[in-house]
Amino acid sequence: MKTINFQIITKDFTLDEEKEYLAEIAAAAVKSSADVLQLRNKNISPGNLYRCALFIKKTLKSFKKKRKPLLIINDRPDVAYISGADGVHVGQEDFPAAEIKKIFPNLIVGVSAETVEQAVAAQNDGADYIGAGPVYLTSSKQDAGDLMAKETLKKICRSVNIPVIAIGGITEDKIKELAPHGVSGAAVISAVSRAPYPASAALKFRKNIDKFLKDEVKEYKI
Ligand code: TZP
Ligand code: MG
Repeated sequence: MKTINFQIITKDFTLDEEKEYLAEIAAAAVKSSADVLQLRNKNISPGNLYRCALFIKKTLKSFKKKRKPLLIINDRPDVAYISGADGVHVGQEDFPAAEIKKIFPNLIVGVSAETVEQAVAAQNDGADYIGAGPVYLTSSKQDAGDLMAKETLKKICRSVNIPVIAIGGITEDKIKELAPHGVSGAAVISAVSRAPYPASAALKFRKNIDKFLKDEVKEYKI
């Protein structure tokens, strides 16, 4: 049984900063017991994404801690499979979850949804979790679309029985506000990946997720 409540997502790093940056984020993910580290970089080639995935895997392995974050690759099921990652996260314009599951049945598949219809369709397609947002203003995704109404977030959480992970502009103090809507967790870029001290930022998230989302946690069966 694995949980996916706290997801740390990488920012668009450059190839020059890649090793130092990824090592720091991987360490933050391990130290804070993040459930997922999602490798997301819109500016690098699939080959480089693959190399970065291998680097993260090696770095995660170097930590003695028993409980390690799952590695999920943004956009690319092929990179996820070839690198031996645990899963892939796709949006509405990426490959459909059902097709990914057919070819790569062992990959965890997360799907971004902005509406109830998209969330229900993703669940029917075999998605393992929903990324719902943007729930707050974000500067990390240019095409993030309109803010999701809290009513929509609530409806999505009621309409599916897979975990709903909120995303977009989430800071540690927002976890408490999100809790009543029924979300299982939060996924963050800026608040951890652009923080001066990612590990301490991530620890604060973990604390608040454990404190405020405790009753909402849905476990992902792997
Ligand atoms: N999808 C919806 S909002 C978003 C993504 C990938 C960006 C989240 O980044 P941040 O910095 O936590 O707002
Ligand atoms: Mg995508």
